[in-house]
Amino acid sequence: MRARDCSIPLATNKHLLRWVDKMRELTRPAAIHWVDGSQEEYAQLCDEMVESGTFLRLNEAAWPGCFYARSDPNDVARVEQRTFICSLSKDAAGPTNNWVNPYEMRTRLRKLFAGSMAGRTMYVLAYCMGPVESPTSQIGIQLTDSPYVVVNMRIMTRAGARVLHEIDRGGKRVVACLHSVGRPLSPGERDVPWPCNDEKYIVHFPETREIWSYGSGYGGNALLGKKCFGLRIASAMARDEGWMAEHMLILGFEDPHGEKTYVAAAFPSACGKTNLAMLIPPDGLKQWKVSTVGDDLAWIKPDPAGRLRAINPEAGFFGVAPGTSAKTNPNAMATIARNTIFTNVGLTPDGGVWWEGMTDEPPSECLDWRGRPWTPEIARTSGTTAAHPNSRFTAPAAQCPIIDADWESPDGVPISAFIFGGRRASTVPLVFEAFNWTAGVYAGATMGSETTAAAVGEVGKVRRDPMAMLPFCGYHMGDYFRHWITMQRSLSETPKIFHVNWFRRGANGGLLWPGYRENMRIMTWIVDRVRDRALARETPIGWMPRYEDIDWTGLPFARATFEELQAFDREAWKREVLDHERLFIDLHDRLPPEMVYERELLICRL
Ligand code: TSX
Ligand code: MN
Repeated sequence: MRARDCSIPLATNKHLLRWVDKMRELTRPAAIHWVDGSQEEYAQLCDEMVESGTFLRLNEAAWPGCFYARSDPNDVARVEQRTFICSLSKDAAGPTNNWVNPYEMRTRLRKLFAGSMAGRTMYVLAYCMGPVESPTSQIGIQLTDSPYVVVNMRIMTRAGARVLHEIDRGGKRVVACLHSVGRPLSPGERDVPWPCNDEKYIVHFPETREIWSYGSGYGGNALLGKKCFGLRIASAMARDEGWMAEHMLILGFEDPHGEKTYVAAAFPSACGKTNLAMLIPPDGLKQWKVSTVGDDLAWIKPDPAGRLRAINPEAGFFGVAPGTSAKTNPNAMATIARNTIFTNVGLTPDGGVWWEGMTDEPPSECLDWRGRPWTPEIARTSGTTAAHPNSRFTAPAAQCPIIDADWESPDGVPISAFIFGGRRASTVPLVFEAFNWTAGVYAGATMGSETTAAAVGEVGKVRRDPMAMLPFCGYHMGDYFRHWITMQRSLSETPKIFHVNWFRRGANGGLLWPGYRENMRIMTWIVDRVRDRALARETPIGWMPRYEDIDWTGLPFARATFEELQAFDREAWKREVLDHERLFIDLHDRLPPEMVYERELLICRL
């Protein structure tokens, strides 16, 4: 079979062809490659990256179809200070986003992108966020000079010719995404394994639905379907069109009678969101089945009957590797066992991967994420880790052993409950149910996590991260709360809203809750509340299960410990509401009155 000529456009849409041509003139690539999305093309791009040194092929017997990449040491994470929301008015972006006037930003970007792809191939990558046939799905087209981005996007989204055909057919507005690693090659210049630029710009134009990303090859900055489109641009679209783009996992529960209930949950980082998304029930609750719809994004829309239905706009998992193990998340380990791209983890001498927490025993030697020799001894003396703390796997969602039967349903799955969570050593109980929708929105708006040693700043200080959307909302956070409040009006059935905290500590400083699989006991209480078959008692912050309301089958758990976990600490909550006020002051001019009144009601109950 003759190889396809990749420079021949795979689309006929005039606007698309004109835009690609304009961007070619601006960025001056040496070649153009229209991505068809085929397995053959994927394999060839991976081969080319093995050839160029960007990729290493892992041991085929142990890690079939898997590749290994090391990034530039300065290109390992999202760059929030370099992330911009360029709406016409600064006020529309709000105080929690970086803003630059869109005309000024365009001038800056045109200078940066001029000739930025010289000596490289510009890939034309059409992708769909969500199942191609779903009315909730959206289409983007990313021009990129990074083959690493192309192969990762092929796992994370539905990409290629079928999406270009969808664009030709018309009907859906296309989000234009331009991406360059910002390292042009002069004639004959040798490339580096991970090209990037010290100057980075991650720019969103919510009004014209455009994304411009410059200088980084790293996931959150470069795989533009995820945070940039999936949350920042989509949140602005959702506000305008009456739906919700949320930073949530979606999880299905089948009860012992075979009835299915779906929930969506938002957590700040480092709370184990992917672990919860792939939950395995403990032995005592084996009659229940859990299934995964998504681990990061949820696009949620009221159906004609007024029920919320959610799709996972992604097709893969881009997960943090460290901490993932056969103990903490066996389903994730099975998911990443083949056809997976590993970035910035350790490389073992037998061509395998390793990261902190993957096994109890570290390998006796390996190469670390920077390619330097690493041993447990070196780790002890220098404190270096084999894997970067933000090292990642990119794996197809279809490989997850518990992927939900309806995970690609065009209609999405019905959402019966929202769960918010945080990492809180004190004050916040294991679980409570909000009194109603508005009180639940308040719980989500004020959620937060205590800073751990891993993050910069003071340890143990609560950092508020409303709905886990603080870095991801494409508009004013006050307007976002208002949108949440308003959504209830288009619903015939209001989902219940819960708050959980797996991380409460006792008087002696120890963790009170075993977490992980045992969280299933809390999830079944939540499902049973949704189904009106579980009891609770009223407290000033919401409805809480008593010891006898939880199914403890197979877990000898002390009543006293549960009571400590669920204790309502009035003095601590008085301090808590004062801290809520600090968040609200910053958003004051656009804060919906409901949030102010909910806080007042809470104060009255205290
Ligand atoms: O993911 C976590 N979950 C959710 C699981 C479905 N983690 C890891 C968080 C970092 C990403 C947790 N850590 C959870 C949890 O529920 N709970 C904890 C805290 C914890 C840590 C260790 C133990 C118990 C709780 N016990 C032992 O290690 C023996
Ligand atoms: Mn996320």
